[in-house]
Amino acid sequence: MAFSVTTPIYYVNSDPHLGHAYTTVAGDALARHHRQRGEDVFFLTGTDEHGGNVARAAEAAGMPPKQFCDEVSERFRRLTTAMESSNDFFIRTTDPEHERRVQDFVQHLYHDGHLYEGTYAGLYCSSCEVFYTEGDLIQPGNLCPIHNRPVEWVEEKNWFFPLSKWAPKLLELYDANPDFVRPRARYNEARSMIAGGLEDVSFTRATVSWGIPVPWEPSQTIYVWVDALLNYRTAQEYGLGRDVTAEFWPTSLHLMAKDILRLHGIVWPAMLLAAGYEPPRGLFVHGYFTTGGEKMSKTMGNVIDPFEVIDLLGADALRFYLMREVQWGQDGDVTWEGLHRRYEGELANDLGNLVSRATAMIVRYREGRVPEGRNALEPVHESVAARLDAVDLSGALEEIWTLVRSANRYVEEQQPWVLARSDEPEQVRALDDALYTLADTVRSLGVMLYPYIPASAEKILAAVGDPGAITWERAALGTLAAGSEVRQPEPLFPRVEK
Ligand code: ME8
Repeated sequence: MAFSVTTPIYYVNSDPHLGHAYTTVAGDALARHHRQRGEDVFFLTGTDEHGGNVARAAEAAGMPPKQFCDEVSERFRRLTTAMESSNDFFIRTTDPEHERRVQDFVQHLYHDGHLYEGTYAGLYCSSCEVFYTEGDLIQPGNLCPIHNRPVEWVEEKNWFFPLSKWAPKLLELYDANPDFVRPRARYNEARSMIAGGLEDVSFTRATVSWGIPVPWEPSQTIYVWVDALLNYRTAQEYGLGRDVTAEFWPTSLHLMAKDILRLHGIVWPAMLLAAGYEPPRGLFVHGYFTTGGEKMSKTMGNVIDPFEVIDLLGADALRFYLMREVQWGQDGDVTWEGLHRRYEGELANDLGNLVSRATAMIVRYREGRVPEGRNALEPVHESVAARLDAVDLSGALEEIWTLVRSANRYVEEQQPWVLARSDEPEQVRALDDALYTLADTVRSLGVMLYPYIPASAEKILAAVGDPGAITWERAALGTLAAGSEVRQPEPLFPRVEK
């Protein structure tokens, strides 16, 4: 089985923020989970570097565009590393291998008669790099619905892609794949955009010089969104030093937030259909992080710096918070207070204490060897896998947490420290069962939490003498071997000053 998952490639017009970290962690958790299931995985992220927006940011920074892109892209790459993202490739749209392929793709559309010349006059948001109609905008004042800033009137001669012509094929695609876009509300939104009639898209720009030249008309550049969307294809062609499209195309899952649904759910599959490529298998549209109810974005400036979170609490704390705090698919507020609350309440107390108590008692009462016993708790791995198959990242984590909570309740009910006072065979057996249950449950948690908090999961597995056993079969309860060597780890989530 092969699984390919992507994040959007992020604009380098300013620094990475928590919203970018969100999609990358989500992609990484899915990639790690599918690897656990024994699948071949291609997980892709990267940066989107052309277009007027980036050119303006470079100018404001007083730098040549390429140098500016190198610097900012490097910060995005550093964030993926700092978050322990296991992406197989990090694409940059200024990679010459990408640029050449984008030109080939567009040339191919042109050659096959899929592009026509026309004049575009319309309202353009240069932050979105998207044309809007008046109906899309906030009135009065023609404000961009995303950036809440006035759009500009732009008029130029461009090459157009006849998107409207592809509506019937797109509807077929949607009707044949009821999960093409998830959640359902986003599917309905995209489908009704198509059914309501599509406008053709101008695929070239006469006024933007920071972009890939149109091969047959080099005074124009290729529209940045065409260039950007194609990353999902070109990365599979050159990213690993060999073409892996036979294995990984079409992409299994594109992750993104709702602001770019139209481009991914409509323009992208239409481009692919026109060029004779299979469209992606599916999209998942997650919600927005907000702070104080407002969408968090670099243009808005209201940001929590993910690097700061990692420095203070570690990558796993950031990853956990992002996947836990906001229901996957919904919008939600993220705050430093919320982060500290989850860190202390759930990571340090619920999970950290469980691991610490379980291992300490086995060290104390059974000389650090897991006794023979039966796990008394209800397994959750099947419902976790089902949630993850439905791309419900916070739902799967909540399922895992029900096991964390029941293990903690179990300790309180069994009171192993009381059982340990007696030599009665029945009590000894009860203590063995309790200790086995705890060690084995902690181990299963390590396996299931690995996609979310990989470094801590590895420490947990090492502490119960089962390092490296992260394959999904091992999520089942009762698979820990008696006799495994247990040691009490350093605190997994040490207390920090706020
Ligand atoms: O749109 N909450 O790049 P971008 C949740 N280059 N997720 C957020 C977020 C928030 N407040 N802010 C950003 C672009 N994101 C294009 C994409 S793809 C061919 C080209 C995440 O830098 C979310 O995944 O604006 C969103 O779709 C993406 O970052 C937008 O990043």
